[in-house]
Amino acid sequence: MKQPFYFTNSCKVIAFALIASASFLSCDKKDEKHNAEYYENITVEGQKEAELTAPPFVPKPVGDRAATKLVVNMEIKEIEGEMVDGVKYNYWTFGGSVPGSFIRTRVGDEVEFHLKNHPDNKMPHNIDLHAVTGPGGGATSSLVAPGHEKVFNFKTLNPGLYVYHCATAPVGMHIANGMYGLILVEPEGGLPPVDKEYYIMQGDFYTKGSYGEQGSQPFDMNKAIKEQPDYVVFNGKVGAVAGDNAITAKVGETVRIFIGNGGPNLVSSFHVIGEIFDKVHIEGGEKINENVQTTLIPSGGSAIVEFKVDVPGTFILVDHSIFRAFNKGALGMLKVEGVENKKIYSGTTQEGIYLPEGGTIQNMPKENGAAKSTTAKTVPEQIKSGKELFGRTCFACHQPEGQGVPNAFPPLAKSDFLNANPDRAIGAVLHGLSGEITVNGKKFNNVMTSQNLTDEEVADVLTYVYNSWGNNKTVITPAKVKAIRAKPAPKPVSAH
Ligand code: HEC
Ligand SMILES: [Cu+2]
Repeated sequence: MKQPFYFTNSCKVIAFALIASASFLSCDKKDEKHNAEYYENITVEGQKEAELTAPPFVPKPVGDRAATKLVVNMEIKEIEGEMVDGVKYNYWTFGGSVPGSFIRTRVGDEVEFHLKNHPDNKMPHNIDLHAVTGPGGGATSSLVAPGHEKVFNFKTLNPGLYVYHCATAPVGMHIANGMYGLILVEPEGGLPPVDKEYYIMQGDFYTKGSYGEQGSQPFDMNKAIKEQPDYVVFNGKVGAVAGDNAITAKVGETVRIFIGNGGPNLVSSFHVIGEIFDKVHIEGGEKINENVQTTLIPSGGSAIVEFKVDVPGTFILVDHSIFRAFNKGALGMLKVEGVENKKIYSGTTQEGIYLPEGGTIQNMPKENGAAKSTTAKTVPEQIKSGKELFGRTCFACHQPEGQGVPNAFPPLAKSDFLNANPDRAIGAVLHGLSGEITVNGKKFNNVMTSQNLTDEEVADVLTYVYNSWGNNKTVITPAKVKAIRAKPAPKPVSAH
């Protein structure tokens, strides 16, 4: 029963074929288990389109199919969803769900990844798959603007359960908005079959209002930096895996949960109240631990947990950092039907008990995020730190040379809009910008989110922009930014 999961059928066949020639021992662990180099050189047979599923479901197991060329068509969608009753949130998703579509491959597959950014989206995105051996896990080859598609190929070399996520600046914000999911690389011959398989990912969310505050709630960068989430949830929202949405099984069945943690900040102490994990693939890798109560899922990590359900009832899935479960949403349910087994458990079973206590969460005192300005920088110093900041925050949209992206992000290079009015440019970085604008004769009607920078950072980055790519060399001081910050935010700019 303690069968290593890389034990393959083909190995058994070889073992039987060779048993007469006393080579049985050649089928020991070392020979069964191939290394990354073996899979790098394995030839793929045929081509198929990958089945993608939304949580809590997973695609069909790979079974004993040969390595193949697997085409993944992943569409990024920015959609409004509900965090909890009456609370709207703007999610950024891989495939329309949080977590994103589950991708199921086997080791040695050659994956052709098509990343499509829906034309209605506002942001550029990319993808970093932890299953990829290569720069940025694919991120460097996949930055894609709205209405565009990027294609890249990779070979799966290591079996395991891997997180994927968006890695576009500001990375934390893209992940916090729901841009993560799981990709499974099954061993040769597949994982041992079980009765039920499910897909769950934990994530922490940061909103302007505190837990349950009604209406549309924007992302709160300051809370995210302080790692103080309002919501900690399974599958993107409170109750996504509870009540009518609970996962199910029958007494006697074996359940396997592919569990991941998108973060962006918290680690998860994953626990099922009233169950013991018979097996845990620790951190989603090859080592199997047995008889585990609570398993730690790092941010950007995973585990595969398996257990046989012996008695009926409702089993509660939690992050055992328990305030998160009862006050922030990290609570799911597994409903098990079947006959009771008084020998194992003699009590009454309870169904559907779920009392969110969200209203009781305490508010942390809000602090003023503006950092104190140190001694004044010279203009070259401002340009230097501004350049560095541009490379972290602005370039993802406005592009490395400020050239912009047609129909999506206006150019900052030789921008007449920028050069005409520095106060307006400061306002755009401080408060964000939306509505139709015309830059160098081309119309743009998109959204730039507010950038959450200090006065000094805004001054530096704009001074860099004004002193680059043929702009008019305006110098912006922190004092100037402070003065603009003190004024009320302007209404959306209209056509001019
Ligand atoms: C997420 C994408 C995004 C990021 C990141 C971003 N911008 Fe923008 N920016 C936009 C969009 C979109 C517009 C046009 C908004 C509209 O259509 O009203 C814009 C407009 C502007 C404008 C005015 C138009 C022009 O071309 O002169 C300036 C100036 C500007 N951004 C500066 C910055 C700076 C500086 C940063 C980094 C601190 C930055 N932006 C980061 C998307 C972005
Ligand atoms: Cu993204």
